[in-house]
Parts: sequence; C-alpha cells; structure tokens
Amino acid sequence: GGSLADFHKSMGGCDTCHTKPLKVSDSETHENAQCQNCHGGYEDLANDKLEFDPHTSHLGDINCTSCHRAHDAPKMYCNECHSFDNVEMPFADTKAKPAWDAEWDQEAIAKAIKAGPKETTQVVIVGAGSAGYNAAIAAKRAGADVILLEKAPFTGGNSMLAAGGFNAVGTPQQAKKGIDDSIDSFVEDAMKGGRYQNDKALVQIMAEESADGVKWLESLGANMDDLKRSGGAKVERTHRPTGGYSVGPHIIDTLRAAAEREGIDVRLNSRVEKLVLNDDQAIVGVVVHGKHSGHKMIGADAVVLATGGYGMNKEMVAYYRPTFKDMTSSNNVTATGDGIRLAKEIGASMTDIDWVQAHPTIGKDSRILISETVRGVGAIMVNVHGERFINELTTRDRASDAILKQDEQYAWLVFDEQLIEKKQMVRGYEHLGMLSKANTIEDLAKITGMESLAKTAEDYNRYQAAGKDEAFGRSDMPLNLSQPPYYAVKVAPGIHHTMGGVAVDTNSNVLNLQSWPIQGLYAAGEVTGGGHGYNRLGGNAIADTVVFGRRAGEHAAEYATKK
Ligand code: FAD
Ligand code: MEZ
Repeated sequence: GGSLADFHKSMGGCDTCHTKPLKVSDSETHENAQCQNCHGGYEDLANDKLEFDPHTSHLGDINCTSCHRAHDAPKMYCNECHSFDNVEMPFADTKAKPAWDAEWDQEAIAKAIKAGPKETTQVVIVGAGSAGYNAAIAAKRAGADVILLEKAPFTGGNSMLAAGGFNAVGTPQQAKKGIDDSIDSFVEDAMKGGRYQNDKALVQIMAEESADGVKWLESLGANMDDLKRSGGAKVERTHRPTGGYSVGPHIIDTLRAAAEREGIDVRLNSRVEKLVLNDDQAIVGVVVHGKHSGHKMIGADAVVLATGGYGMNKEMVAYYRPTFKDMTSSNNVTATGDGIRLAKEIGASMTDIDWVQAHPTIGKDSRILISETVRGVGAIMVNVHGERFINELTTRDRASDAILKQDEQYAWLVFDEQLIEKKQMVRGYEHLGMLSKANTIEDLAKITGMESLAKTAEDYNRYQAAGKDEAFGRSDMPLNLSQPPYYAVKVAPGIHHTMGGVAVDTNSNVLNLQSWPIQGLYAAGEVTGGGHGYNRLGGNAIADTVVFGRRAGEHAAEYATKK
C-alpha cells in the first residue's frame, strides 16, 4: 500500500525529494536529480536480465518522474504502444487521481489572461518535437530569448518515433554513393506522391534547404551517413544513422543535448491552452497550464506552434476522416491536435485538414510501425496466400488501399537474413516477438499458412537476378530471398500522419481566414498543412520539421527582435 511519495516521506520527510522551502518546478528538475542521486542514472539502472528494460528504451534519457509519478498513479509509458505485461512497476497499485492536464479549464484560462503576463520573453515555442527544437535553437541563435513549452513529461513527440529517415537532396552522402538526384526530382516526387495537391512553393523550399538541414543536424552532433530509398522516390535520398538505426530517437537525443548546450529554457509538463491576441489581432503571448504552477500567461512577441499532428485524437480523426475512425495508430500519445485547436480558436485558416495518411505496414493488431525501410532495403510484401499484389515501393496511400482489398485485409512482409544484417532496426521487431522465422521458405510458408510463398520467392529471385520485375514493375530490388533464416511479419494499415493543418506562408507565418499573416504567429512541422498534399512521402516529414522548424524559428526571432 501507499504511494511512492508516502514511501519516500517515511525515509526523511518531504525533503527526501523536494527542496525546502517547497517549490516544485513544472519540469520537476530537482526531484529528478534526487532520484538519480540515490538510484543512479539510466546506465546504472540498466538490467540486461530483463526481457524488456524500460531504462534502456528509445525514449532516451527522460525524467524518472515521467513514469514514477509519486503523488499520482505511476504510468508505464512503454505500454501506451507496447504491452509489456511482465514488467512490474513499483507502487503501481496507487489509486489514480485525475491527471493534471485532463481538461482545458476555460475559466482558469480567462482568469490568467485577465491577470496579464506573469513573465515575458521574445519567442515562445509550443511543442518539443523535431520542429520545436529546431525552431528553438534557430531562434536562440538569431538572438532571441526563447522559452520552449512541452505538455508531456518528456520531449520528442512523434519525432522520437521516426524510423526510416530524413529525405534530402544534394548531400555529400548522395555524392559519395554516386546518386544522381536533383531538387527538381525531389519536388516532382513529392508533388506526384501528394497527387499534385501540395503547395509547390513549400515543397520547393523543403527540397532546396534539405541538404543544409542534414548539415545542420550533423553540426549539432547527429550522424546521417546511411542512405536508402523510400516509397515514391526515384533515388536513394532517405538519410539515417550508420547501421540503419531508427532516425527519430537519434535526432531527438541530438536536439535535446544541443538545446541544453544553447541554454534554452525547456519546460516540461507545460501545456499551452490559449494563444493570446491584442486588439490588433497580433500575438502577445500564450496561456500555459503548468503541472505545478497552474495557469499563467507568458507574454511573448512571437509564438511558434510546433505541436505535431492529430493522429491520436480519435474525435478529430472520426470527424475529419470517418473511414479511419477505428484504425490503430502508429503515433505517440502526444499527437492530439492541440495546435489545430489553438489556431482555429483565434481564426487561423486550415489547409487540407481532412487529409490523413494510413501507413500500410503497422504490425497487425499493434501500434508498432514496421518501417518503410524494411521494404526499401529489400523485403517483399505478400497477401495471406503468399502472393505479391503490388510494387512494394509504391506510395503509402496506394499500398494501404491495396492491402485493404486483399483477403483478411492484412499482408506479410517477407525477407531473409541479408536484410537483418543491413538493418539493425529489424532486430527490435524480433525482440518484440513480431517475426515468424524458419530455416527454409517452405517451412516459413507452413508456419504462416502462405501456400504460394515458395513460388513467389522463386519468381521474385528470378526478377531480381534479371533486374526486371515482370509482375509489378518494382524498379529497386536490392536483395533476393536466399539466405536463411527467412522471416515474415504480419502488417496492416494504421493512422500515421495528418497531412492537413494550420495554413502557413513560405515564412512559416500562420494565415488567417482572409489568408493574411497573423502578426507574430508561426508554425512548423506536422501541425501545418500544404507541404505534403494528399499523401506524404516517407522521409519528407523529418525534412519538413528541420527545414521549416529552422525557418519558423528564424522568422519568429526576426519579428520579435525588431519589435
Ligand atoms: P512532434 O514530434 O509530434 O512534436 C510535437 C510536440 O508538441 C510533442 O512533444 C507534443 O507533446 C507537444 N505538444 C502538443 N500539444 C502541445 C501543447 N498544447 N502545449 C505544449 N506542447 C504540446 N517521418 C519521416 O520523415 N521519416 C520517418 O522515418 C518517420 N517515421 C515515423 C515513424 C513513426 C512511428 C511516426 C509516428 C511518424 C514517423 N514520421 C516519419 C513522421 C514524423 O515523425 C512526424 O511527422 C514528425 O516527427 C512531426 O514532428 P513535429 O515536431 O511536427 O511534431
Ligand atoms: O516518413 C515516414 O513516415 C517513414 C519513413 C516511416 C517509416 O516507415 O519508416
């Protein structure tokens, strides 16, 4: 019985964990330092005897109190996506109180606005995913005072989950591999993938500034040296860390460290619940709801919305894309569309708000994305009978539609040991028990019930050797199926990306319903619409967050520092 707080109190009173006099910051900085003083850091806590060790997770070095909440029911964030039933959390039986951030209390918001700013800064960034971090660092380097507000107890959002990579054209990595690419080709692929519904001016900037985006991340400490091809792309332009590791955790670790080095004021457990305008309809600040500090207004000359998409907001998905309403989602729990709500409330215009992307390969009956790079690196996709039914490297909308037309509405990705060796990420799927495995294709067919698999593999190997896919015209077939063991993973479409969102101009300035810029309001990343059209290409979201995150930060800083 008792809570984690009661237990610690019994050891030395409240100051076992808290400062005296008691003052708890929203980020719970002192409390977390105390956890680490007594228990050590994650490296000390790592336990390789555990099948799944939460202390070595891809969430990185996050606050202990993200999960070990002392006065409230502990929460194992891993289980928001996974189901690690055998991992026991101490004090997990504590009776839950309502979460501090459950409701948006309109009365408290109004009161905070009436009371006026309790502090001021030049630029407030809302949301600490890739777009938010990039905006914050760029704004700070452009000379502005910056506060970065994050509603979750940890930073990273959907960005932290990004698997496949970052699309960029004209990088030294492409040159080294002799890849013939061009800005026009990048733009044409994105436009074609988006069914030509994209805002071409945004795509052009994304392409033109993508290589510099890779260079910028490298200058902050990232490694982007591995290259592969994504669906809908003519050439290899998807950059990720050497060894084929997931891109998102690496980028977020890099950005967290960079923000710390730059001295950026990052506040966790701090949800923005209102954008505040003056009588001239210009931004004058935000109302933030801090876990411990409550509601207050922060005065700001400029605000950058970087709150991500709405792929985990069931009501919004049901409203904007009713046919997807019961679908699983690959998204982080943080993707609740707050930025869209905040911007709409002050009369911002929306672009393509109802365009939601289903990713074709989410692990069936799970929330775990099986990255597009698995196909990009060489896997084939087959139906329940073991027959191929589409060019594996087509765009996601077409691949998802095709799966939903197959018997039982799911598919299998099939590959062999060669792929595992090229792509470390796949080891994670094996560790999660998602892969069926056999020493021969015939045995794999038997355990998965795919009666035609052996014939499909034989045909595919012939096409691969000849360099011509006679069945579906797949142009890139880097691997055949020849090296045991053989693997298969069951996949089905799930909500992955919300293409639509807040309307912006090329300076990342948010537009109002008359398409005029709202003075002082900027937005970047998945909260915005326009760049991806009807269907986003794999790898273009991270490009979007880096290129437009930086632009939004720079323009916000320029506007704020000139005031
Ligand atoms: P996010 O990274 O989602 O960050 C938004 C942040 O804002 C969150 O931390 C959230 O908590 C915070 N926030 C929200 N509301 C508030 C509020 N009211 N107040 C304060 N904070 C708030 N794209 C690629 O290009 N390549 C890939 O390989 C790739 N793989 C992916 C894999 C997965 C599993 C998923 C889900 C997506 C993937 N994507 C990929 C898409 C890409 O990761 C996202 O589109 C992109 O990272 C979004 O970045 P963002 O900064 O706009 O938003
Ligand atoms: O851009 C993406 O969403 C992406 C590359 C995802 C993936 O399948 O890895």
